Amino acid sequence: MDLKKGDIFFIERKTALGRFINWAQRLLSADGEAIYNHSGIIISDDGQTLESLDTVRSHDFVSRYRGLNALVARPLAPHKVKSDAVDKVVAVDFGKKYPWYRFLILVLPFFAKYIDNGRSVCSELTAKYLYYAGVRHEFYQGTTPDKLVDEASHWKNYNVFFEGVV
Ligand SMILES: [Ca+2]
Repeated sequence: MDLKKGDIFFIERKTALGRFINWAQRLLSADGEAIYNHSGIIISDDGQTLESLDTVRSHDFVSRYRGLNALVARPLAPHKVKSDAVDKVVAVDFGKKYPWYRFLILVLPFFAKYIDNGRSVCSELTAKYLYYAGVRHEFYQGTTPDKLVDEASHWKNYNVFFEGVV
């Protein structure tokens, strides 16, 4: 897979937690569909990720997600802008602990607008990067993976260049 620094990815996790997230996402989704329940950012051309797990950390995309269903999109912004945005989100968020209480946002997204101590769930982290990269609005609190997938699929400033099994 031809991954580039600044790409964003979405993963379908079929764990009990993943299925619960998708149930909640489907209720919230404008199109009634939700497949992907995890997301992150590609931070190097050799496919290293930045993702919010128990902490915000990095993995090799292909070896971590081999065999899982994924969607990968490239924001249509200048390389330098995306590269700077990646560096900024890495500098700000790397190593932060996962904000479990914010998990509520998946069921009660409006709560998220009032609770923010600077930590982000996976899709908020991705949305924050997209804001830095200039392809998305600033308000990233409460953003779900499915919302970003719907945007990447329908908005003009993304190229979805991979969808299938890693
Ligand atoms: Ca959807």
